[in-house]
Amino acid sequence: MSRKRVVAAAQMGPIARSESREQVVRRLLALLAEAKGKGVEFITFPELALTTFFPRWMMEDEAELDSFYEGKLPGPAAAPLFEAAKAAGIGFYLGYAERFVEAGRVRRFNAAITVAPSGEIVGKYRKVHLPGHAEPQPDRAFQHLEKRYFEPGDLGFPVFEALGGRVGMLICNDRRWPEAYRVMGLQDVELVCLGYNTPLDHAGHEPINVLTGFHNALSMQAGAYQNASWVIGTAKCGREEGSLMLADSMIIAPSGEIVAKATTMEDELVTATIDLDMGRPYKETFFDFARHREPASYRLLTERKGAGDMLPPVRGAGID
Ligand code: CDV
Repeated sequence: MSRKRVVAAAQMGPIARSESREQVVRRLLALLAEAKGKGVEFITFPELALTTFFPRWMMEDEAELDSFYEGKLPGPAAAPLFEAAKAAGIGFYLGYAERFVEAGRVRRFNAAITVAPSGEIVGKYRKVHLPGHAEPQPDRAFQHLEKRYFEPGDLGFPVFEALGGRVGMLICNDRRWPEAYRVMGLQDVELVCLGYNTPLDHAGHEPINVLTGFHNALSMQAGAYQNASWVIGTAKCGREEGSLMLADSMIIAPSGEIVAKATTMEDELVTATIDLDMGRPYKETFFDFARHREPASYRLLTERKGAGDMLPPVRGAGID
């Protein structure tokens, strides 16, 4: 039976700080309606898709900070999106800021869920790689306080059944880390969905900043190819509260090729028909992990966090 699916990256232009959840959800509903007209079965919305990208500001007032987070989804504001998607028979990935209280402690995560066409939440992910800082940086035009406002995700990189295949999720900065894709590749993932907010001035070094678009494509194309999986990367982009963010939402095949890409910095639906079986020949040849991987040689990957001393030479290698 064919496993061809019509999917979309629902790119969003900027969300103003003053925009209400209801206004944002109306934009998401417009993208959903367009998707329905195009026969789309699954949509990937951006990271933190319900509000402006609030980690750019230092907030000391807890109530102000909390106003950017969601409790259990769908709350009243997001409910119309869940209902419309269910009525249209469309599944989706949605990034949001998650807040809850556990054993008297406030927990905050940069999270994403995958919702099946039935309306059921079938997958949940919490961003593992948090960029930026925990304290405001004096010389930055825009802060990036994800390390202050979120805990590192505690769910690993789960893969689950959706769309008649195996689906996993990442969030923004995760896409730059090969380990993230590989953990899902080892679960035979067939589609990785991810949303991002990528300010174009983040590195603070112009020669790096000008390569932001290249590095975005490079990391997602490598993740797709090396794990023989489709990748859908969806931006929130444009000039948001003064901060210019990358667009370039794209859909990437297991070959590493970009099959569809955004052409604007606004709300835009990018669609493609993807064959979930396309990764199979790669998984049976170059990337037959069971035949070709050598985990004993990769021990440092889980034993070390930062780069450190060189390993001692192996005795008997013929150079002693
Ligand atoms: N939201 C993000 O995780 N953004 C990061 C950087 C640029 C801060 C990213 O990797 O795109």
